[in-house]
Amino acid sequence: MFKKILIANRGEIALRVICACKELGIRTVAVYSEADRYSLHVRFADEAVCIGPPRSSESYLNVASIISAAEITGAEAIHPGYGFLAESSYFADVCEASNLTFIGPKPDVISLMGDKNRARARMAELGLPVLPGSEVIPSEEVALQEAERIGYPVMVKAAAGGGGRGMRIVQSAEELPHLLQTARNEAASSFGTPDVYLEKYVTSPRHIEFQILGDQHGRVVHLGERECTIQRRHQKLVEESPSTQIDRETRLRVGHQIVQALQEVGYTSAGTVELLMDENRNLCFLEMNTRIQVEHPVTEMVTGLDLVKQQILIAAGGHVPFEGETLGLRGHSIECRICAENPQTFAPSAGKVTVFHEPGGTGVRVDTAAYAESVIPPYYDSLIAKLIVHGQDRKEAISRMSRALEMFIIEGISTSVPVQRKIMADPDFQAGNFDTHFLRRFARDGENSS
Ligand code: MV4
Repeated sequence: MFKKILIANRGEIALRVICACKELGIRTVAVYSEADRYSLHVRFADEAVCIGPPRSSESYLNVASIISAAEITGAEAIHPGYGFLAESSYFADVCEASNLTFIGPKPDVISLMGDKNRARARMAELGLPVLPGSEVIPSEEVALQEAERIGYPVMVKAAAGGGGRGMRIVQSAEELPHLLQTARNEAASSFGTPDVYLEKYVTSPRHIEFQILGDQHGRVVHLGERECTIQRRHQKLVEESPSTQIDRETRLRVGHQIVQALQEVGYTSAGTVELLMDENRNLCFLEMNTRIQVEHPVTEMVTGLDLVKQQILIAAGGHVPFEGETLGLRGHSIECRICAENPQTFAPSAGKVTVFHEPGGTGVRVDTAAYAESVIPPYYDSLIAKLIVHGQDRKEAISRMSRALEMFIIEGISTSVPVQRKIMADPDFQAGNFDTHFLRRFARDGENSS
């Protein structure tokens, strides 16, 4: 087992990794930017190294500084968390070349799944259903032909994309040339390549994802699904497990297909397969994320597993400790992502948290790096806490979340808590009746979130 791990991240996920390391008896090294000197990950790690100025590009994305910090402190492995360098095959490569274990999948698997078009083709070849779509689009002419073949509406997606950036919905041939160009521009500036492809657009889908674990001995298991449909501007606000839309039979069948495919790919570590469920409840592969995700706690609550510990054990050569089919799921879990945001513009709202009181009690978990008097810097994402509940069933989980939201006091900055209280009180949410457009009805001033 590793004696010392460096955590190449900040905020709640850096703390989450520190918790797992402490329980495994592994020493930890935090890295931090000048804006994070007083952050809890710095305080709770055994050692901490300042790696640069506040801007991510000069600190948490600075590969040379992070590798140096690992070498100076004698860390043997690096946990990347999510975001930043978590899905960089380049970073994973540099770690291996520097004799550091990257806690995640192998660089070639990260690279396969990072190319959304290649990933889709490979998964289709391995028997997973995918939506009708095109190869990378070489010209406007081909785009028009391909869109005609697929049938409108289609979606233009960035080949190197994910998470909703560089995506455009196209309703007709007239709109295509313009939207193709804007998607290309956004793809180029966000992901460094203007490559895009087309996919049949599903108008009112649900977004369901399967959690996977694979070890280095060829075993892959799935840990059931998460429902992540409640989003605003591609920012997930509520996640839950299990999904009301997936019955036992479907979970077994789809889970088995995914496991078979990822065994072929040689998938190791934790990963998530994103699926889209259409109006007829058909599930299609969308993309795979090769990292631990923000919403992993809902899976932990219903499986009783510690996914970050599993990542570390697998990276050290351990076995996934059970057969997938035998894993029982218990009860129901919901997570609310509490974001620091301006309630009018939804822009991230930075500043000082003056009062911070987190809820507790039976079945309540809070993952956060915030505390009273802590400062939310403007340089990073707006997530300040994850409120997770577990209940015997969905009804109990919802009422537990409602009371926990009531008992969460955060002053000094505005947060997403009011909208999450509204969601929990909504009869359609309570009935499991929603799609990706659910939050449009909460829009105050004609918000045109797509
Ligand atoms: C789609 C889609 C409909 N059709 N692809 C959004 C995040 C990214 N990982 C994939 N996403 C989607 N891809 C096809 N072919 C719908 C979404 C989607 C979505 C789209 C608009 C508004 C909210 C959304 C929430 C979840 C998924």
